[in-house]
Amino acid sequence: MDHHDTAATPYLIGPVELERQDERRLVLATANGGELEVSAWAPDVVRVRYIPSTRPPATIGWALMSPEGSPESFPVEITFGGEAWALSTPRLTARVDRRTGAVAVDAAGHPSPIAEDDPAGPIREEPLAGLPGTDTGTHPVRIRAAKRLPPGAMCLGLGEKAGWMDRRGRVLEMWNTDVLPHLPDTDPLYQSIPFVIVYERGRAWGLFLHNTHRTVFDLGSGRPDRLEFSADAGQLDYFVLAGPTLPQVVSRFSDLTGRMPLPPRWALGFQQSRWGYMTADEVREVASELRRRAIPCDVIYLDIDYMDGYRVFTWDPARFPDPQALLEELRSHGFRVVTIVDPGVKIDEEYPVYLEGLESGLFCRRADGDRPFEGKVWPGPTVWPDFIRAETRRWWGRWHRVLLDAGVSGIWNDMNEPANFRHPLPTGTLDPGVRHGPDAERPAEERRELLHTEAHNVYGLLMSKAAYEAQLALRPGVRPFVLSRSGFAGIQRYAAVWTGDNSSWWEHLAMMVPQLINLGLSGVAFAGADTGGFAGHATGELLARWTQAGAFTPFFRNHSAMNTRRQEVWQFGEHIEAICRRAIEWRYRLLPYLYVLFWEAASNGTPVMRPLFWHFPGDASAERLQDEWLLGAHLLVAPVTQPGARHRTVYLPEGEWVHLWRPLRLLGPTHTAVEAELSELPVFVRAGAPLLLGPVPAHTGELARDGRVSVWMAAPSAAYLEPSGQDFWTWLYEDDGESLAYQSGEFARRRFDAAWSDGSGKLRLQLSFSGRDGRFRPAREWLEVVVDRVWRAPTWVSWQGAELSRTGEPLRPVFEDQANPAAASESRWSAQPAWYHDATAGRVVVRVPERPEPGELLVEW
Ligand code: MIG
Repeated sequence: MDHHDTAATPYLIGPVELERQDERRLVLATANGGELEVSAWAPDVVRVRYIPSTRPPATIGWALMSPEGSPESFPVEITFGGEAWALSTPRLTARVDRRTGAVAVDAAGHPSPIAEDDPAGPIREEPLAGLPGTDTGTHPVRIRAAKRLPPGAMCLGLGEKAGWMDRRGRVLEMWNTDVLPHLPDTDPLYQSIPFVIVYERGRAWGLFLHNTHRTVFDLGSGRPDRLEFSADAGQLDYFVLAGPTLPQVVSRFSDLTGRMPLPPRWALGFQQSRWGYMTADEVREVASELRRRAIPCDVIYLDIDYMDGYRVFTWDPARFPDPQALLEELRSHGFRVVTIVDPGVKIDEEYPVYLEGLESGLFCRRADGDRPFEGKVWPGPTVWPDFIRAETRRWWGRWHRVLLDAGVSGIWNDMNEPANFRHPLPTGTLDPGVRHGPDAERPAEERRELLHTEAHNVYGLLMSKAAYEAQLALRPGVRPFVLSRSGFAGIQRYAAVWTGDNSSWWEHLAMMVPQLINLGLSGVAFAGADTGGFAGHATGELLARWTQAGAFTPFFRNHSAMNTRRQEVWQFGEHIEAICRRAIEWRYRLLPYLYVLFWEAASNGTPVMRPLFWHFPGDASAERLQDEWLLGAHLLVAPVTQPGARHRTVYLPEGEWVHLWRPLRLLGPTHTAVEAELSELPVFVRAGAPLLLGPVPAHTGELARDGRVSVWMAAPSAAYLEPSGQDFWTWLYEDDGESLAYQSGEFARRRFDAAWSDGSGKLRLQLSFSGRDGRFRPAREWLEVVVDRVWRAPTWVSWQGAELSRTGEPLRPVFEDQANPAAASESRWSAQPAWYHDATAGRVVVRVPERPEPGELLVEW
C-alpha cells in the first residue's frame, strides 16, 4: 500500500485504494494509512467503518443483535467504475469516491442520495491529548464525519433528549449524565442512543453511530446544511438505514438493536411511587388509600429508604422489619412491589456485598492498579460493580435473590450513568481512566479491558442486563420487569425507561411528548415520565392534566421527590382526585388495546406512542406536531399542557374523527378549537376503527379471571363515507399476561376487520373475525361488539348469517363494568347471542359466543 502525503491533498482519507473484498464487504486503504470498510448489513442497511491508522479496536457490540448482518439472504454486488466503488443490494447502492473517500448512498424511494458525505472533508481526525491510550498503546483520536443535511428535513430520534421534537439546529452529546433540572437545552441526560433519523415529508433514513465513547451530533448547528458527528475515540462505525419510510427505518433499527420483550401486564397498569415512603406502615397506608378510594393501581415502588443505610440488597431492620410479610400483604390486595437498586456499593467491612465483590475483584478498577475505584453516592463512600464483566453481572444477579425472595416483582435501576457525588454534578461519574472488563460473554476479539471513557455509556445497559437476566434465572418462566434511568441503544431489550428527574412544571408536561415520541423512534417503546413531575411542588391542576396525559403514555407512574409536596392523586382534594381516577380508569379500560400495541412493539419495534406522521406521512401539518400523539393507529391524544386552559387547538389529520367522550365528530384535515374542561382530556378516535376495551379492575390481577372485552367502534357518518366504503382492522392479542408460555403457543390472537358501507340510505357494518390462533383460552363466554353513536335502532343484525334477536334486557357494555369474574362467566343471556340498542346512550351492544372459529357480524341501520 503506498502512503500518500496527506499535506498534498485536501482529503484526509482520499484517495482510497482497494485492499480486499468479500461477499458483502468492501475494504479500502485510505491515504492516511487507515481503512474504510463498507458492507451490506441488510438489503436496506449499509455499514461504514473507518479505522484510523492508530488501529483502535472495534466497538464491542453490546448494542447489536447481529453484528455480521441480518440473517436474511440477499444478493450484493461490488463494482468499480473508475471514479468510485459501488456496493449494491436490491435496495441501495453505497458509493465510495476514489479520490476523496466520500461515501453516498442511493436508495430505493429516495429521489436524491442519502447519508452523503461532505465531499470537502468526509472524515477528520483530531488527536486527543491527556487521556491514557487503549491497549494499542497509542493516544486516541477523535474522529469526525459530516453528512449533507437536506434543507427541509427534521432530525428525530437520539433518545430522550430535553427540548423539542425536531433536534435540528442543536448540538447533542452522548454521555450518560445524572442532571437536574432539565432545562430546554440541558444536555446530555441519562440515556445515549446515538441514532438520528432524517425525516422529510414521509421519507426517512437513519444513521446509527455504533461507538460507545462520548459522541457528539451537530445537527445543522455549525453549518445548517451539515449533520456532523464525532466520536472521542475508537473507530468511526455507523449504519445507514435507508427506509424510505419512517416505520421501515424504526423497524430496521429494532432488528439492529433489538426489541422490547413483552412485559408483564401489570407493568402496563398505573404505578405509584415516591421518594420518601419511609416505613412499611407508610407504604401500607398508601396502598390502603389507593384501594379505599378505588383508584386502580398495580404497583408500588420502594425508593432508597427501604435499604439499611442505602446498602443495596438489604432491608432496613427497623423501618421494614418483615419485608416478606409486607409484600405478601400488599400482594393480597393486588399490589406488586418494585424496589430501587443503585449500583454504588457501600464500603463497609461488615457488608457481604462489598466483601464478596472485593474478594472476587468484581468492582471497577482504578487507573493505577487493581484496587477498586472509590467515590461517593447515597451510602457514603462506595465502589461500583464492573457490569462490563459477565461474572459481575451474574454475581450481582444472584444478589437479587434478597429482593425476589421477599416477593419483589421488578427492579428499578437508578443512578446507573453511573452517578458519583464525589465529583460535582452535572458530570459526576467515574474517572476516565477507571478500568473495566473484559466481558467473557463477548466473542474472543471483543474480550478486552476498556477504560471508563468507553464503558461509561453502556454501564446502565449492562446493569439492566444483569437485573433482567437475574429475574429470568431466579424466577424461570416469569416475565422480568426492569425500569432503568440510564441506557444505550438496545436498552429496550432489558428495561423500560423513565425520563429521570423532571420537575413539576407545565413545561415538562409539554416536553414529555417530544421526549417520549423520540424515545419510541429510538427503539424504546416502553417509556414514560414521572407523572406530576419529580422535583418541585405539583399543583392539583398540573397533576390532573399530567395524569390525564400519562394515562395514554406507555409507562404510567406517579413519582415525586422527597421534600416536595405529596402528589398522590388524592392530595389535592376530591375534585382533582375524581379527575385523576377517571383518567386512570380509562387507562385500565384501554388495556386490551394497549396490550396489542405492546405485542406489536415486541414483534416488530413499532412504537406504542407515535407521532402523527407515523400514520399520516406526507401531511405537512402533522409533521411539525409535538403536542399530540397517536396511541396506536386509531387513538389521537391532545393533552392540555397550560394552566388555566379550558380548550385547545387540535389538529386532526385526514379522515373522520370522533371525540371519545363528547358528541363531536370532525372531518380532517382540520385545526379545531376543542373544549377541554379540567375533567376532560381531548382524545379522538378514528370513526369506524375498532378499539378494544375491557372492564375496570382494581388491578390487572383481576383480569386473569375476567377476560371480557368489547370491540368498540364509533360509527362513521354516512355523509363522510367513501363511496367504496371504508375498512379498518385490529388484532386482538391476549395471553396470561405474566409467564413466558406465550412463546410456546399459549396465546390467543385473532383479527377483526370492520368494513363500513352505505347501502341505499342504510349504514352497514360487516365485522369479520378471523379464527382464533394459539392455545390460550380467554376467560369469557361472550365476545362483545359495541357500535357507538348509533341513534336509530338497527333494522338488521346477524351473526354467522342468521338473524339475531333483540333482547329486552339492557346489555350494559363491559367497559362500564368493574372487573368481576362472576360476570365474565355468567350466562344470563341464555345460550343465545343477542343485541340491544340503547337509544339514550346511542349505541348497539351485541354479544356473540367466544369461539375459536371465524365469525361474521352484520349490523345495519
Ligand atoms: O439522587 O432514589 O431519578 O427517581 O427518587 C437522587 C432517589 C436519586 C434519582 C431518581 C429518582 C429517585 C431518587 N434518585
